[in-house]
Amino acid sequence: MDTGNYEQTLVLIKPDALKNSLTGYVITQLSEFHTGLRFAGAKIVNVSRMLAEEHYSEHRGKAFFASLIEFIMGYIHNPDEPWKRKIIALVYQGEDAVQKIRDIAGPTNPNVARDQRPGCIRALGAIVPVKDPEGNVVGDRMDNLIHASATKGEAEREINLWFKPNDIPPLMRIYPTEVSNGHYYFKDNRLYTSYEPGSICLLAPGDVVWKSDLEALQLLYKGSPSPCTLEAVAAKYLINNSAE
Ligand code: 3AN
Repeated sequence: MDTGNYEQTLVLIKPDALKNSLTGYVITQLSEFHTGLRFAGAKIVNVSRMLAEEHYSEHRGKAFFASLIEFIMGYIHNPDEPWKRKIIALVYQGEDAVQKIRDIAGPTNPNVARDQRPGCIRALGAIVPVKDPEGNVVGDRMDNLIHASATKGEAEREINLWFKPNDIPPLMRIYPTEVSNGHYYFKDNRLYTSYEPGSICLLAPGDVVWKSDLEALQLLYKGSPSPCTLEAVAAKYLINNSAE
């Protein structure tokens, strides 16, 4: 399909926005009336560590990585109420969707957002000091309310990470899909093609799957190099799978 400027982009309404009842505000800001963009997918996600680490894989090893993962998993805003740990994942579609949403989201750092783009969504965010167990400040955390894909390529990677094809109505899918002709099971970070006690079935024959995921699973099963990790494929099939 030639999608031209017709793009999709991923938005995550993060735990700080949910905690502050800003969901309605964010969705209004991003509405078709303001942006010309439309919904293609929506889901409530209790974010697993595997999904969080895959989503933010470019930040692995950085000083703020651990607190970023805790933040997106909801531990920071709901430490004692695990049932409240969730985010809202949305796919928006339309012309220049990536840039339009980035513009309304604003700069990553909420202080910069307030200075440079008053009125943008992240201008309502906060910079929070991160402390070590002794109470010393060791860095900053940016509670910036929403995630928005940075580029068209990132949008594809992220939408394929958070959404299965069947989470998006068929006429709204823009990334290639295939039908699985085999079983794939996941257990202890390993892949199997027949059932292992305790494993989770990722794919069964007839399931509609992102083409890139099926190709990755076929390569990983053969032990060949794959463009993405097993965790990057498995994370979406494990979404909301256990009350972890
Ligand atoms: P954006 O979300 O604007 O695309 P990224 O991808 O560079 O920005 O960063 C992802 C997230 O990582 C940010 N939303 C922010 O929460 C966190 N982050 C990025 N850089 C820093 C930093 N220097 N210190 C603390 N947190 C950061």
